[in-house]
Amino acid sequence: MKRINILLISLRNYTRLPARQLITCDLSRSLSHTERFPPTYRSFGTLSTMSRTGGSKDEMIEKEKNKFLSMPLEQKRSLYKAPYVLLQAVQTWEDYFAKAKERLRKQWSDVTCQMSLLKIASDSGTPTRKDESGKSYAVNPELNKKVSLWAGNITHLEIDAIVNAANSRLLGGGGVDGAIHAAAGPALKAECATLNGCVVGDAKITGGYLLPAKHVIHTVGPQDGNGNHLESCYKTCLRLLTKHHLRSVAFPCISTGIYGFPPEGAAHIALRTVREFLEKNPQSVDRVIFCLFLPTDLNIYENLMQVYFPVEDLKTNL
Ligand code: AR6
Repeated sequence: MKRINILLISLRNYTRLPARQLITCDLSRSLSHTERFPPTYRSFGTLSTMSRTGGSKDEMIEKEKNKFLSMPLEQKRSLYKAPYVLLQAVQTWEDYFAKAKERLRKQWSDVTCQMSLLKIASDSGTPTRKDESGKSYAVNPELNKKVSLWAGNITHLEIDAIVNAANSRLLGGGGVDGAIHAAAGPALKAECATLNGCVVGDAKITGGYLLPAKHVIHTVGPQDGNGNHLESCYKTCLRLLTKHHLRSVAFPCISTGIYGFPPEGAAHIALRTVREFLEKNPQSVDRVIFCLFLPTDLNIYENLMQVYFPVEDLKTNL
């Protein structure tokens, strides 16, 4: 009983919930929660008692970050809060297309889809699909193996890095930011607090802590629909990825939620920036995953993939 009381008090300190709410918690869940957040994590949660364990706050954060980065995978997996998804389980765009090509060809041949999303040009005699600026992209089988459309929760991906659509304070928020901080645990916020925020269009990297992903790249999207700033988010995230020798990354649809960027325009920018980065740096990354949480975003990306990552020549399928 004494142990249970200690657990409840500890949990109350961590969650700052009233005791009555905690008592209604399932105890087996409380126990595993306490195991996941040992005393050092509770001090991360309050950000006030860091020095108690000795060493500076920064040293303690660095130590915790490295603990998770060097932890044996099986041990780390036992701490995850949700199911995890391996990179191998995320189909490449090439495989995705092969499995869904009948449906996709039908979807793509839909007149409305072609008129609203794509510019079909046949001025040279060969029909091509062009992006918003009139550029067309060649079929490139190597690049089609490096990108993926994946519908799901980004916090489940066990890959090198996931991107967070954060705000400039980098201290958590709603949407995907909230989901990432909830799954990573309070140590993520403690590390973020040392970064002095982040300006729009820039990105900063942290550890992933209790997330299946090793790292989180936090970027701040525009709130005013500025496409250059959104492009800069994708570019700086990709630059950080390669700077840290990371090989796989997943992007949410930055700025298209609470920040209100029109999803179709944002998808053009995301796909074009990634295509151009991969063309210039084909060996630097193994996989870029577009994580699509909403069915409407999946539909937009499926349609635009034929422009930025074409799998077959249009002339054979028009
Ligand atoms: N996994 C993948 N994608 C998700 C998830 C998830 N778990 N949850 C939401 N999305 P938003 P923003 C998608 O609003 O527009 C926060 O408060 C969502 O459907 O998270 O850049 C920050 O602190 C949408 O497609 O980010 C900032 O204050 C996409 O993620 C502000 O929101 C982005 O939606 C940033 O706004």
